[in-house]
Amino acid sequence: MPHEPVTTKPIEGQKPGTSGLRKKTRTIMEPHYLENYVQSTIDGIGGVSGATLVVGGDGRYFNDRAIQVILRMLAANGAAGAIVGQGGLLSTPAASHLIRKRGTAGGFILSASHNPGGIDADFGLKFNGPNGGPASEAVTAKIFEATTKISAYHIAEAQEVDLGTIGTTALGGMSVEVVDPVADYAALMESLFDFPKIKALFTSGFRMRFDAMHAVTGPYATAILEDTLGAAKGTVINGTPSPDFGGGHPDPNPVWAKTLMDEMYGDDAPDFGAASDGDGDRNMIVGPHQYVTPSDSLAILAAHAHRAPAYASGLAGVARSMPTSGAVDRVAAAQGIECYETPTGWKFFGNLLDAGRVTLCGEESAGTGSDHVREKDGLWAVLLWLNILADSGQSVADLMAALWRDYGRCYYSRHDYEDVESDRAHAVMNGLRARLASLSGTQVGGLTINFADEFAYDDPVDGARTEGQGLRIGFEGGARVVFRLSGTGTVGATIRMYLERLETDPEALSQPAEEALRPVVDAALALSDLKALTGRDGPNVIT
Ligand code: VG1
Ligand code: CO
Repeated sequence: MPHEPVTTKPIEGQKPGTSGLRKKTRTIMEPHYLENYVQSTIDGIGGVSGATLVVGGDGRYFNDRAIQVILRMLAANGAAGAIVGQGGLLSTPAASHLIRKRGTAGGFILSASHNPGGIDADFGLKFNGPNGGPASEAVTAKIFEATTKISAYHIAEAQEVDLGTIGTTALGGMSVEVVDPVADYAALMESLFDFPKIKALFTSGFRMRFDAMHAVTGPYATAILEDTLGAAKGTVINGTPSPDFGGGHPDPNPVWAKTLMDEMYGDDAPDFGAASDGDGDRNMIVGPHQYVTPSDSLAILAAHAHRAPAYASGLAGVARSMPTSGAVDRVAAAQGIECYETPTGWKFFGNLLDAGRVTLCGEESAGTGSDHVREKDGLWAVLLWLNILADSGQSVADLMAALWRDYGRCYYSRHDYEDVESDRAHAVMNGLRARLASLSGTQVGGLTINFADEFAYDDPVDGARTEGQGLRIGFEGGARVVFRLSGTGTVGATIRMYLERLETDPEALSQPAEEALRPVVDAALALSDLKALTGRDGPNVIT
């Protein structure tokens, strides 16, 4: 549509991380900032002329205004159509599904996921391709390159589009279709799981609590769990999306989902508890008095997925990110299926899913998903758990005990040192990296080091190599520590220290995780010299 290109120049630092571009909201709101990045994305993917794209976000502060800018830019760049969630809302998995279902050229998802929202908090934007998944490393590199060369962007001068009303309107030559954000996703879930069986479970008096953390899954969870599956009213708490997530971190872990944890560890705890994050792609699972680590959850889902109609014929294979525990590997080995180990971030699962090599994948950061979309999917994981609970007649505790009995227990924990000065964080990583080659065969704190390396991944489908994906040190007996720097933060650096120890002695399966992991923690701190180099006494978040 008619417009004058706006002259601009490159803005430094528009480099996408683990999951798109994440910045302080005020940074994104600076003049030209959003426009530069959106135009660079459009240029990086080779233009949008004649294309249709999905647009939606997690409802955080600036979501609505950013969508209006993106729509006007798509129109000016010659797009034929945009499909937008009503009110600008779409969970990340729902957006992935819409892209696939409607066969669009991709979509823009506005979210900083589990990071807090608000004018003084975080905002994010990512592009997903036609398969519904996060842009690959190669496409991401093209987008970044475009941000360093941009000289103009295109934006239509037009009125705001009404995103509150379902239906189709025109924005110049582009059609804008506002859709119910929940309907297609809910239908997909119903096609995967045994809804009558889950309904019968709730009718029998099974009690659940789902904490939507004031984020995007509220409307999805209420519609599916309460309105369709008959869970009691009030099962979903914090179910109305708010621009600042009620002032909290919409991060489903025992630290930030404290209300839910307190209830699940209290008297009269419900049978099942779950929470999801800002954009609805993560899940936390907790039984009465029993937190399920995401790594164990992935293993349980792999072991029992056949109980749900969509996975009744078994799994083609599974994949996990490198820092995720080896629990799922042991389940895969027992089933005789392949288990792939990928770098952190969902973009690395896309090729394996597209090629039909894996059905299920997951990360230690509370992300689990399958080939039904190309993103991790929080509510999907919760529904698969419910299907398994309903079909097996077992409790969360029964399933956990059986997993550990049959496969051994991978004690697991992640220690995050957040907001570390960037130089100091790099000093920790560089120092350890320099020593890696000499570590094998040496002893530290009574543990013998088996191997030490820096993880690199060769994509088995397209052969692309990705290096520098985390320092890992393995000990005799199956313990391991991994160090990597977060790629989703907006200030300073976050060092993540992932700790794991396999225990197969049937008498030693119910120790507190911190105790079981203490020797590994001590060895990791000694090896990295982390405390002295960062000046920090301990982690801020332990999950
Ligand atoms: C973190 C997690 C990673 C996840 C990513 C995006 O990345 O560790 O497993 O894929 O967030 O998830 P990092 O680089 O900070 O470790 V989400 O729900 O924030 O889009
Ligand atoms: Co997320």
